[in-house]
Amino acid sequence: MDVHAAWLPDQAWRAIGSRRTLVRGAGDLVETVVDEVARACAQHGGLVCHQAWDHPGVFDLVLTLAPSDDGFVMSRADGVTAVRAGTPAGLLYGLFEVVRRGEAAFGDDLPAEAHRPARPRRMLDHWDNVDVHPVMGQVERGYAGGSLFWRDGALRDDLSRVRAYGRLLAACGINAITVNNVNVHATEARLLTDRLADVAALAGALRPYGIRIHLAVSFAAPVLVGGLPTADPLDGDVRRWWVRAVREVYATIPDFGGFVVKADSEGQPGPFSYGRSHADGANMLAAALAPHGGVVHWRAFVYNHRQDWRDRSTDRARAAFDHFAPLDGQFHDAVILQVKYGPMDFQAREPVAPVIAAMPQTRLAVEVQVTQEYTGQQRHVCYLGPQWSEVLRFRLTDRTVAELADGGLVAVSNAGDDPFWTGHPLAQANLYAFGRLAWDPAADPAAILDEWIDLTFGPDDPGLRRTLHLMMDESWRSYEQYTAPLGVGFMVRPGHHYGPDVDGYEYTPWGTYHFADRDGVGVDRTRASGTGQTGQYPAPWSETYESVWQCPDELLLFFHHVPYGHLLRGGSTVIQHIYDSHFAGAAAAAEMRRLWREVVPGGLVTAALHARVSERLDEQVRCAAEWRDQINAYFFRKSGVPDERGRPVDVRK
Ligand code: GCV
Repeated sequence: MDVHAAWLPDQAWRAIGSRRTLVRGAGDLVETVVDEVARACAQHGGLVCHQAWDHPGVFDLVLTLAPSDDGFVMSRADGVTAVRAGTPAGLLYGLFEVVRRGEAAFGDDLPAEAHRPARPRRMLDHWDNVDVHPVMGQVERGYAGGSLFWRDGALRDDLSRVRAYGRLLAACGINAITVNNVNVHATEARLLTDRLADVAALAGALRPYGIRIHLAVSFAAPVLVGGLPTADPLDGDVRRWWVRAVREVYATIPDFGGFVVKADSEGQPGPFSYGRSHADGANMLAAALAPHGGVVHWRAFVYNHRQDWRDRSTDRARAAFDHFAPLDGQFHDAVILQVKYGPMDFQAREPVAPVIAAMPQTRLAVEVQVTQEYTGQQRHVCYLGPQWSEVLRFRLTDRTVAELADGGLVAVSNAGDDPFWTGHPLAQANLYAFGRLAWDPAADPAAILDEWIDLTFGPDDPGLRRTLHLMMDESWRSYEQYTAPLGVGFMVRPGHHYGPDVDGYEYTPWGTYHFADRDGVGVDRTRASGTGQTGQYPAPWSETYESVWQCPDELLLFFHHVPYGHLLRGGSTVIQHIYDSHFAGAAAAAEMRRLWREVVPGGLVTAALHARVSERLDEQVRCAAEWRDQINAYFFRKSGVPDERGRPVDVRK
């Protein structure tokens, strides 16, 4: 299969590959650095020397493993670019920084510049199933073909693509990966025991790029695969079973990273079945992993998915805080609580999850969704760098979310066995941006997009760069405009979650409602008259969100139920905003397609890539119009209020 090079085409290596490079240091990842440079030199005519201590003068690039800390220092003087790293992984990241800069790395002098990842673990979760699941398929919420790892119940025979994937991930700074779905089914539960060899093979393929393997495990594994009568975390046999299982894992995979656990969530087993707390459950696993240096990512996505839609006192948005905030201080050091960035479920717009501010004594990772379950399923252009950046920079207390997330950033991957890796070629930018933001949460998403464009398509086409920025910079906001309004969320087709269905979830047990009636719309989460979820936020946000006048427009319907005539801070009424934003969003999608049609295939914009993007844009334009018309018609019919600009809001043909 002809696999797209993504952000590492041969051209991206020209600046290094045409020069003379000295690599100093030893170790497996240093070998990877040497191999990478050698491969580039084979393409572009340069040379690489490994540990030639006595010839420093003749080199253009010197990559040195020297004792210091993580990260690397880059500098340029006297015609030599130097990268000094504290660890072999740092040297690899330094090499990729030189790739990113291309010719610019060999231009003007550069005073020593230190690069250090914000957090040690930058992790991707794959929701890949080993067996094809009858409903969710090979990859749950996967929009890029099959799994890179598994096929029809077995590990893939050829892992060369896994290795290539590891290379791409390392090039954007990712260093940890979970290779199976957090919904752990029967076959997948065995990865921990009799199918451990499969996991070891994947670890072997990814190790040369500094990526450590993690496993999603079933909390009920002692019963499911261990034959014990219980999985009670305080039961001695259960605890010993985990200790033994973990010991076996480390005997097979010495650099194993740890577990990811979805417990008591959407039907997955957990400690509640035994009357135990999530701290009891997580700590049992942490105690087994910690002696080997492993960690457990314990997900905070715990809520009642069987609620009665008539019951207005139950609020799914409250759940993570209600379950976990009281447990702060009770978790083992090797537990990382993994919290979705918002209190609901990866919507295009949500406030940040208040539990992130409520657990100062717990290590906490923030989870985002690179796979575009709710943001166009890789059929729509939706560059999510700006969304994640906004979340990470949000000052929830006197600290930003990035500062509070001392366990780092985690994402659900969007990659699969599709020739373009991500279905939509432009969705590669999301995977790249995630890695870069996990490394540096303060990075500017527009600058990250520039890096991605330069690497993927080459730095010499300003017209293409401009077009891609015009298409992508605002694409998340455009998507928000033509889908559910003002932070209320969902309104997607139940089950597969693609396309509009305003009332699709309204009378279901999932806790995702908008409460539209003839007078108004939105969820009252105030303390004064609603579910009180605003009270989970620290000041000033608890007051800001409580007040219908201070609440930011984009979150108004998340926190308040208001009449259609309610005046937004932006000056228009809610109903008029719904019409305006839906016309604007659908028009923006059409404009993206117009812009892309002007791009002439050639160079790294291959005919196949051009055609794939064109085909997806056709679908995006169609779907955005469908969203516009369903949402506008729905709210016109509910409210009876016409568009003040006289546009057709209840389209008839
Ligand atoms: C893996 C959402 C998705 C589920 C997913 C779940 C989770 O509810 O629709 O497919 O399950 O989130 O994050 O665990």
